[in-house]
Amino acid sequence: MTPAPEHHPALSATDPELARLVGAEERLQAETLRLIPSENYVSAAVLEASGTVLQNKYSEGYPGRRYYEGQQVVDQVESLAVARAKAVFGVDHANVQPYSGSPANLAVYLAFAQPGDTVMGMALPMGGHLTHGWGVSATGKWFRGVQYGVRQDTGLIDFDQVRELALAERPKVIFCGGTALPRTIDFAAFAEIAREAGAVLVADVAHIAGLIAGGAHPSPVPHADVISTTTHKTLRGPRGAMLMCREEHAKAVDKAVFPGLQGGPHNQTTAAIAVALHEAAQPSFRDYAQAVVANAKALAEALLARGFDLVSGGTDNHLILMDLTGKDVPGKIAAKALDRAGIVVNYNTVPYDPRKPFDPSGVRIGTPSLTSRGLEAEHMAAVAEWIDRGVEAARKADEDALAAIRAEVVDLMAQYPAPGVPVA
Ligand code: DSN
Repeated sequence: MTPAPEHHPALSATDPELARLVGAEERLQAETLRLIPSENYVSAAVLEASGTVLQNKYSEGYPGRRYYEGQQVVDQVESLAVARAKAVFGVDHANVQPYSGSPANLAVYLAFAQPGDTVMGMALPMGGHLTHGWGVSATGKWFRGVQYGVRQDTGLIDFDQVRELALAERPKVIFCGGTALPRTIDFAAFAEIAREAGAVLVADVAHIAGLIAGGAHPSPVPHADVISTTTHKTLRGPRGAMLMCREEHAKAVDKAVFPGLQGGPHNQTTAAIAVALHEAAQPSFRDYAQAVVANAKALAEALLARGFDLVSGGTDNHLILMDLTGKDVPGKIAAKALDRAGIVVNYNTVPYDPRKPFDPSGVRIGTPSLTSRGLEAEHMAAVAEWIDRGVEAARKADEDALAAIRAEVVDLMAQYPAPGVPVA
């Protein structure tokens, strides 16, 4: 599909091939039911800010202390983003320069550990993140990563294991948070263990930052030494990241980001982060965060009623992890079939998964994107029905059934325009 030229006039004139691809992506994002819990739709204002002439400027350093001249405006942009981050999250210090979540976490290691030191985080197959010391990541190669998990019987974080491991291994840094955790993170429990073990506690809240900003998840601020987050998930900002901390750690964090790890910040992203934080400070964002959780809970209930096995038995946040073992369909087969049905999910390992990570038993879903389009709890029965029919169609390799679901999905999505996505 070619986008209407008025949406991207310069791009269409200069590079019609690329313009066609942008149009195709716009159509995909408009037509499909996007359930990947780490994705969202940014507002038109965030989108505009990230495509500005701020792109053209080099700004190594920090406001008032740059290695390049001509920072009269960029300094104000970055200071505004920092001030808004501090206000929204109630923190002493914020660094808005990390390019994304992995570089942000690398900067944390650089600030608080030496190569070869022991670091601790949740194992990736249990719901952690690669950068929490997992072996294939630089963080597991350059540091000695020790990993905790969830209990097999409850699917909840095993705090006995966390404490035993922390006291036995004395890690320099403990990460809490992850990518497939459907339940509230008990930051206070982690902080107590980190204190006992003499470790720096890092709360990686990338998935739930928007819920924290909107009061729909407890804040790590009173408990964590450092808070790491991406800005593009529930926070609904551009692809970027932030590190926040108490004043005592501010210098170490700033030095680690620049000059420790990165060069010039992406000023167009900083501007878009500032806009997203402005949006997150509005009362309507609190409504959004509450609605994300209400939708996820309603969807979990509807899936449970249809016989789906959910890790931990449900959700407290924006995310649901389905174990499809009982449905007799591997996660990857189900995810690919659902994609053909217009329902975009990702296949995912479940805790204690007997299958391999590239062909696991689970599918991970979430409600940030559909909530941004205005879908409400009352729609979740239909969403669960589509997922149920899609998984059954995957099992039977029934392409007609998938096509029928896709037509219904496209129909509903047309009634709920996606923020920032031009209608063709
Ligand atoms: N890749 C992100 C996610 O999907 O959860 C985490 O970095």
